[in-house]
Amino acid sequence: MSSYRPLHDGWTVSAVSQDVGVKDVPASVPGCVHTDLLAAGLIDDPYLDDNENRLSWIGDAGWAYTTTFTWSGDEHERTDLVCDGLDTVATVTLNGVVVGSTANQHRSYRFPVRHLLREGANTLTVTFDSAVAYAEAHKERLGFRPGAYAAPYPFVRKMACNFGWDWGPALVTAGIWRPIGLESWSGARLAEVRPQVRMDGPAGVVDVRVRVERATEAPLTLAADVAGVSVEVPLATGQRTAVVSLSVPEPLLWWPRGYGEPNRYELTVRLGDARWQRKIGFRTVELERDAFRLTVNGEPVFVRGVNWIPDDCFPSRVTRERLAGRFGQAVDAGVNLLRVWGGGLYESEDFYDLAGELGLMVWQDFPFACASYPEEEPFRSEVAAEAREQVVRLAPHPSLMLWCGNNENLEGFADWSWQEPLEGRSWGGGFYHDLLPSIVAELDPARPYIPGSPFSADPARHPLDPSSGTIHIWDVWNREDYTRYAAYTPRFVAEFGFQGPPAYATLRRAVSGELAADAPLVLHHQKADDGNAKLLRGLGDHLPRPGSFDDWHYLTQLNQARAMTFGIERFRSLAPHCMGTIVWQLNDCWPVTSWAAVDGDGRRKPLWYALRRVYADRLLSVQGDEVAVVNDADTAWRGELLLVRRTLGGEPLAKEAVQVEVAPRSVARPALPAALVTPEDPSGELLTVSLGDRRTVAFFAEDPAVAFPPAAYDASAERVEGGYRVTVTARTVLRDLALFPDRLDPAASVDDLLVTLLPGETATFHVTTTESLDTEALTSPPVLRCVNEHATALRR
Ligand code: BMA
Repeated sequence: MSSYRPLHDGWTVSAVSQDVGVKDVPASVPGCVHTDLLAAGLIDDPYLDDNENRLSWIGDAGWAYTTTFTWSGDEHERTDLVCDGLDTVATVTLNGVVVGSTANQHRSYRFPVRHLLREGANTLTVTFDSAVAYAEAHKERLGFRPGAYAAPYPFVRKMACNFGWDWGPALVTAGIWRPIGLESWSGARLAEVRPQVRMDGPAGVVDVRVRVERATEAPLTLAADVAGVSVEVPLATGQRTAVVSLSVPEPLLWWPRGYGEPNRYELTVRLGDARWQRKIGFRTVELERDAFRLTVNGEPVFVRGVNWIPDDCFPSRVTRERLAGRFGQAVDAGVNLLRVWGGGLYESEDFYDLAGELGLMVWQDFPFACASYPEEEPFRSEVAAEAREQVVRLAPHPSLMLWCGNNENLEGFADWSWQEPLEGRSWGGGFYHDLLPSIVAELDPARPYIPGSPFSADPARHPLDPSSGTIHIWDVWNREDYTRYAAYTPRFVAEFGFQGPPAYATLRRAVSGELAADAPLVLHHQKADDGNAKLLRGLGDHLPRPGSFDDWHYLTQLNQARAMTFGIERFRSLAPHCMGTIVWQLNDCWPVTSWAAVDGDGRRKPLWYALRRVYADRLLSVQGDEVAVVNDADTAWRGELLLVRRTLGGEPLAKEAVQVEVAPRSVARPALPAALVTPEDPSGELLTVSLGDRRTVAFFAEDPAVAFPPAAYDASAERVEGGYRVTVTARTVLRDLALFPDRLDPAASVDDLLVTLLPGETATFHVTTTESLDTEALTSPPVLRCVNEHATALRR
């Protein structure tokens, strides 16, 4: 018997620190102090202009959250205060009595409080000490730990990127970030339910391991059912653990996207009237650590992944609906895996549940990133407790494929000059090589674990050795031209990225005053080391130097899309030697120039549209004198591969048709006949390659060296249901034609971008908007534009 009562009403927050005059501000629970102060009008929006710079006092201060609730005795034997998440260094007080102290955002807490509850009014207070001060104090005590950032995040178990990252602001939060409430119960309750799913031939077996907390020692009955199979087991007097095994004769399997349906079954476990329910899935997962090949239900899966960062600096704002939107964007771009990156969180139930529903695979980093971490107490115990809890919580989700010890800490230890300053102090190696794998082996033994990423299966080899395990590629972006991706022959690329600015409307909302690449407020929304210079350097020979802000915005966004296209085409064409790419990064947490495909306001950048093309099941890519014909579908791709070398005006100069048949899940690389790859005039010709409904256009020179004619086209915009239909008919070749309707209506979006047209060809764009737009503006630069619109200027 149990009942749950959320305590989410009537909260206020006050500063504890004397020097901060904030008192009794109405507060949201779940929530955090930044969003409370913002809602009360006491601070400016931290995401706008450089307001961030004036808000660091919030993370330095202490905060007390208080509410009063009425209580009248119920019929139960026990009442617990259940805190799903406290951020972070908290003391919980009920009616003046301290019930507990916590210091880990990644854990939940349960305090027995029945003896403290009073008839009538009760006062609950959660006081938060500054997480910054806490971390600094531990750093002082335990000694410096080198890392990529100066902030002391390794000294507190809290979302690391909250302290600032190379795409995120430093906004150190405090608050009750997940639900809090009173749970009353009698007799016994389900303290822990841990289903382990395995296949036994065609049968699916679920071993449900249950731990019970008892108020009375009487015998009990535990029941479980799934897919029409029910089993009951008696619990004898005093018995606190049990295993219930269910065998489902021929369940439908859970498959990742592109391989089958993500079938799931409701598993219900009952103890008296207490019930625990989750959607589980029947599937197997294996990882060959050397080849880094993920095999699901016996099928090797090519991972088309994206890295996921916390979608907001204030995670309580990330609703299920918002996740569904973001996941929809991932799915529509052809993504099949999300890597939850180690500088963030163990995400919400909604996150893994939605992923399971959509057939999206999840790779979960334990939250350690880009730094050495102390292994001394209290951290060792905190990490053990957090990992035990989170492994148990997340293990039931069929979407979860893989546990990973950390992000880049093995590489950091090997390569980033940590060992000397560490002077033998702990750095986290014991967590990744010992503690975490032993917890996974005990609690979630069927799921693969790797100690970190990048990593090599053989510990004797460098973590970045491309011949085994994963690599992260960051010399491109930081130093090298993106064509350097072609020098890599990796097994699996778990991170690689290239920056581009956010959508125009996002930047316009985030920054007041002049929009210029180097305007101080625009630069505030660029956190990467030397970021804007790298954006320009990255244009290389590929695109002209931008003159105006509008050109800078378009060309750097376009270059981001092209760089990632180049890399993904390379790595997919290496399958099955290479079995996956995880793009850095899908999303942003605020408006910023970053590696993301979807910006901080949720707008899709040109990179997103490019991803949809290069993450499609079927891909054509011209690579030197070969065409890679990539078929990552479960049916053969056959037809006539049509290769035509043409003038820029579209006139054929040489033609070849080759019959191809590419087996399911494989790559063919027909060589291009010499007549096709040898232009008479590299600046005046192009190559079209088509097969079925796919077409790709390749040039023989980089854009600034191509003799593009000034763009000429006929464009019209018609009002249609839900927006506009924009039709563009090319009179000249149009290179990477794009439409940016958010420049006219921030809420407007378009269904396609970066279309290259030959003379006479037509592209139709669908613009979604409720506004009435200026059709002249909608069909002219800078809203509608292409690379060669100022060709004469470009060629100079
Ligand atoms: C990788 C990530 C992040 C970072 C990104 C871009 O190292 O793990 O730490 O944001 O590079 O620099």
